[in-house]
Formats: sequence, C-alpha cells, structure tokens
Amino acid sequence: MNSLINYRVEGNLALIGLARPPVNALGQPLRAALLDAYERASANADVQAIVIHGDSGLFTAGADISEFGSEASFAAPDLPSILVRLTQSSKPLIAAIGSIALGGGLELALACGYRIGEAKARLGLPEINLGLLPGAGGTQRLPRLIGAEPALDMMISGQPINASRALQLGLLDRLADSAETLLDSARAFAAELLASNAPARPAERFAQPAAGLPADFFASFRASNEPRWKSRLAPRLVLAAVEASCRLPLEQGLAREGELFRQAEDSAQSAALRHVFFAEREAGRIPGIDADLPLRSIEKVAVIGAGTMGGGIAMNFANAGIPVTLLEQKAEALDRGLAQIRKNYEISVKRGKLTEAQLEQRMELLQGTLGYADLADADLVIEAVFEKMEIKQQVFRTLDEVCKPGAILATNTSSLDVDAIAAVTRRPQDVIGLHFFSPANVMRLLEVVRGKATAPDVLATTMKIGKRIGKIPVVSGVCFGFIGNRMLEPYNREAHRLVLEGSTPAQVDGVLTALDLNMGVLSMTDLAGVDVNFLVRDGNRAAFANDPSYYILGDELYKLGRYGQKTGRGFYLYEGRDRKDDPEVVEIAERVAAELGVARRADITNQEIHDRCLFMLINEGIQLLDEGIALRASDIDLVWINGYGFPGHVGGPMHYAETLGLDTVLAGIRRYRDELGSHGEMWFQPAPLLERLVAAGKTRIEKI
Ligand code: 3H9
Repeated sequence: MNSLINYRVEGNLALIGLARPPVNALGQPLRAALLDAYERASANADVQAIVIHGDSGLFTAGADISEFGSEASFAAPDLPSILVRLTQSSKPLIAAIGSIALGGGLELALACGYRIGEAKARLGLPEINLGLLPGAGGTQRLPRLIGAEPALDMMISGQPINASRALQLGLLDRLADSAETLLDSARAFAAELLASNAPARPAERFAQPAAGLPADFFASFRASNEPRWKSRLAPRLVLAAVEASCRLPLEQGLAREGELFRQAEDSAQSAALRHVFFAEREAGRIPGIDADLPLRSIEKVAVIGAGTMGGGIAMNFANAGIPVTLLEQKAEALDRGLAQIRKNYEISVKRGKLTEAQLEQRMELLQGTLGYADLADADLVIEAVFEKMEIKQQVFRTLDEVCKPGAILATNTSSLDVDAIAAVTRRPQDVIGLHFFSPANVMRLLEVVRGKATAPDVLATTMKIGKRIGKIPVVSGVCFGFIGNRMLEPYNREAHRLVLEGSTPAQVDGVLTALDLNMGVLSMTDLAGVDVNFLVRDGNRAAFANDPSYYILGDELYKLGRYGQKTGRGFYLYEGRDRKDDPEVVEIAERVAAELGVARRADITNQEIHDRCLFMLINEGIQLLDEGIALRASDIDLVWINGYGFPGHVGGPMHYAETLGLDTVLAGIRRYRDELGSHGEMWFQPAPLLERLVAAGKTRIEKI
C-alpha cells in the first residue's frame, strides 16, 4: 500500500493510519490512498470493523489548504464523495482522534459511525477563518449529531472545542485517557461494538436539528450578528448551510452545502484569508537563519516600566506561565501597575475567561521590584519606559551593567533608532526591538526589530518566544516607525490633508470603514492621542521641513488641546462612548487652509479618498520592501491586519494592491502627482519598485 497510509489488518479489525506529515492534510494523493484503503477493508471478508487514525497520533487538520483556488481541491476522489461512501459502510467505522480533528478532518470523523478521542484532542470546524464553510458534509452531519445550535456555534466561532466538551455534546462517543492509549481504546471500542451487534452507523440523534429552537432562531441569529460580520461572506454562507440542514433531507442538504462551498472558495475574501494563513507561517522563516539554529533559553523575563504598556507586556508572559519581574522607579507606580494587572485579570474572570485560581497563579508569576539588581538573572529584559532616546539609552546603560552575559535586551520603542540604543551597551549583538501594540495583552502583532548588530540567535529566540506568548511576530529592519508606523505616516497624512482640502473626518473614516477596516484613521488618531501623534512627529520634523501643510491640522488640534478621546475632543467630539462630528473642526480646517493658500473643494469623492489614503499606504509598503526593512510583502500584510485593524478578508494592503492591480495603483499615484499641484509633486512619487514591477508585467509584489 501507498506510503501515505499505514494499512494493517489485526484479526477482524482493519486499521487505516493516515501518514502524511506534518498534519495529514487531505490533499488529493492522501484522499486517493484513503479511499483505496477503505475499499480494501470493505472488501475483506475477515474485516468486521475499521479504525481510521493518524499514524503518528495526530488525526488530521482537514483539507489541504494549498489546493483551494485550483482544480486540485475537488480532483477525484473528492472529499465529499469519499465521505458519502464511508457513510454507506456496512461495517462499523471508528475515528480514533489524536491531537486534532479540524475542518475536513472532523468531517471525516463525522462520516464514521463512531468517534473516540484522546483526552487532549481538539475538534473544530475552522473553515470560516479561511473564508470558507465546511464543505465535506460538516454543515449537514454535525447539526444532525449534536443539534443545530451548538453546531452553528462551532462553525461560526471557528474555535475548536476540547475532548470533554465534545463528549458532552455527543460529538465523541468515548474518551481515551491519553494519546498513547488511544489506539488500544479504539480496538476495545470496536470489539464492544461487534460484541453487541451495534449497527454500522447509529441513527441520527437529531433527525430534526432545529427541534426545540424558536421558529425565528436563524433570522434573529442573523440580525444580531450581521453588524459584526460587516461584508464578510463566509458567516452568511455558514448560516445558510446550517439552515439548509434543518429544512432539507440530507442528500439535498449536501448538494446545497456543495454550492455554497464553491461560492466561498471562489471568493476574493477566501483567497485573501488563505493568503493570510500561509503568510503567518511564512513570517517565521528568516533568510539566512536555519530552523535548527540553537536558541537561547528564556525562563525568566523582566519588564521595565509598569505603565499600561509595561503591564500589558508582562501579562503576556505570565499568561504563558513565564515568571516576570516588573521594575518601576517608585513604589506607588509599581503598586498601581500591579493593581491594574490584577484588575485586567479580574475582568477576564468576570467574563468567564479565567478562573480565580488561574488569576492567582498568574499574579504569583509577577514579581515587582524597585531595584535593577533584581534583573541580574533575567534571560530577557524588555524596556517599556517613556519614548525618549536619552531615557531609553540610560536604561540600556544600566542593563549593560546589571544583566547576565547572554541576556537578551529588548526595547519596546515604537519609532526610535534601535541601533542608537544598542550602541550605548557593550553588547549590541544582544539588543533587539520588541514593538508591542497597545493594549499589549490583547493585540497580536509583535514587530521584532532587528538592529544592524543583532545576533541571529537573538532574533530567532525572540521570534520563538513571540509565538509562545501568542503573538504574530514579524521581522522589521530599523527605520523611523518600523513597518507599521512608517506606513501609517503617509496614509494618515493624506487623511489629514483631505480634511484640509474639504472632506469631513467622518467622510474620510467612512470610506475606510466601508472597506471593513476596524476604524478610520482619524478615529484611530483620536484614540491613540493627537498629542502622541504630535510628539512622534515633532521628533522627526527635519524629514518634512519642506511641507508647511504637513499634518498641519494635527498640529493645530494639538495646540488647541484637542488630544482626541482622552480630552473629549479631537477630530470628533466625544460624549461618553459616542462620537460626533464637530463643526469646529471644519472651521479650523477652513481657517488653516486659507492661511496656507490650500484650495478647498466640495467635490472630493469617496474614490479620491480611497485612492489617496490607500495608494499612499501601499506605496510606502512597497518602498519598505525595496529597502529591505520588510522581508516580504506578506509580512507587511500581517503587520496591518494584526496591528492596525486592516481586515483579514481583504488580505492586508499588499494583497489588496494585487487585487486592485499594480498597474491601477501606479496609474492612480501618477494621476494624483499630476493633479494635486505641489502636494502631489512632493508626496505622490511612485516607489521605484512599484514602477519596476509594473514595467515587468508582474502582478504580485516581490522584490525584483
Ligand atoms: C477544510 O478542511 C475544507 C473542508 O471543509 C472542505 C473540503 C472540500 N493544509 O500551523 P503550523 C501546514 S479547510 C495544508 O505551523 P501548528 C502549515 O502550512 C481546512 N497545510 O503548526 C505548516 O506548513 P509549513 C480546515 C497545512 O502546530 C505545517 O502544516 N483546517 C494545513 O502551530 C505546520 O502548521 C484548518 O483550517 C492544511 N489544512 O498548528 C486547519 N494545516 O511547515 C489549519 C497546517 O510548510 N491549520 N498546514 O509552514 C491549523 O490550524 C494549524 O496549522 C494546526 C497546526 C493547528 C493544524
């Protein structure tokens, strides 16, 4: 038999072991081998029951995602048909689930008459995260097994459930104590089934999956969730498929699922989300650094600064079970910081996301100190003090004195020169930037800033620890603002400028949120602080001394003390949580525009707003790639999706540029360069790499 399957017969039992590392993705070759093995077992008169399992333990992570969008995804034998065939088995089929059964993997298990899982197994239908829906019977068979409501929950959340919950729901029939005993337990289960003359497939437990649910269940589910879904297609398709499972007989329901799946697979949203899936895995690969490079061990972490940022950073490590020493200058600040952390955890307890015991365990991992001497045994120190070069350098001089040799010294600066910070130490090879995003315990992005002297093992170790604390680490080179904030600059600049020229903040933000961004950039400025924005800009004035209108509106709001949400006024007016338009902002814009001789127009269209803001964002990203600050275009997408609320189903700004067409982006930039007078001439210069890509007829963004 094919090496993708380990097939063996033990007495009256056939064992089909899926053997396609690393995750038994059900690509065409494995599908063919699986069907072959099944037919063989089926035809063998000695075999009375069949166990399907993962040969190395792990069951399967589902369909092969790399096949989607090509003919391979449904190349014969296709998964839905194989699974229909399995449900027709005259012999009991048992899925023995080790580690994970996800997506098509769980659907394979659903096609078996019986399921046993090891205690640590996780089962889920995460297709929605890829802009898909379960397409191999999951939307029809799961509701019939556990009822429509929990089935819908699993598909809409995309989150796997653990084995004990699966047992409770009836998704698993049995639990095996451990991964090691799984196969033996499956053998014993098979023997019991045969001894009791159990049917090959038990009757559906929920022949009417929606029984007991209110008549308007689906309508009200849709109504309450649609605002959150924005323009996402997949949740709507999932809902339609589950609804079909309650209305249609199985065969018709399966056909309906197939149609909906094809629609999802063909969508630009799914292509974008699949791009993001592979981008996340790719981001960990660093050219020139082997995967087997020995890493430094990180057992103890220290964080300097117990403010919002430092506290949030510390929580990440405590959450991952890593002890953290939190250093502050004054006892009151330290107490306040620790109290805030406790408060944050208490909120999680209230929401049922954490138990009291877990809260206490995490707090125990957090030790406060006022003295640098307590940092002597830390393996990784992260500085999160005030964003000023002299202060940061002073901290690093001290760290150089007190930290043990080999300790990694990281700065959480959001814009300062990591090399200049490293230069004050005698160990610049151990210094790196770890740029967390606020709130640091929530936001998934971690920009890992590689200084010119940073040692490869320091970079690789911090990437690994970033993953361990649940972040998406992305490597950036050193430049003002790194990847994210440097791209924010021209994007936000255009937003400011458009208001100066006659748009309203709400119009600008509305165009961006219509693209499903979490927030418009002007609302984001109000949230982050007009003052914070001003101070960062103020540290870099020389770079735009030639443009008197550069962020002039931001400067003006700053002078008026309109710092954004925290002062109740910025680009908008805030009353509690409500955001309102403020005519005063229009007046300020009119006044400043008149002073600078900037013409105001009433004809700024949404298209112009879209193109000017987004093309500038894209252009800067392409420039960063050309400069080698970003390793690859997909890294830039991850930064914007995980740090700046860019929608995953749009794929990040680089992927979005590819869907718009690189030639369209270039033509737009040239057009505004010509149409916007001195502003256009100054800022709308296409990135040379963009010009080269278009000239070479490329449709993907890559360094050439
Ligand atoms: C589906 O099933 C549709 C059906 O309903 C209908 C069909 C008709 N395919 O994440 P890792 C690769 S949709 C291809 O680094 P971890 C991954 O790229 C599918 N490749 O490890 C990586 O490769 P590389 C529904 C896959 O331990 C390597 O495996 N299923 C797939 O952190 C290791 O992955 C999902 O959405 C795949 N399905 O996490 C599950 N899965 O080393 C998606 C993984 O070259 N997968 N790879 O970079 C996951 O959630 C995680 O990968 C998993 C492992 C939890 C499995």
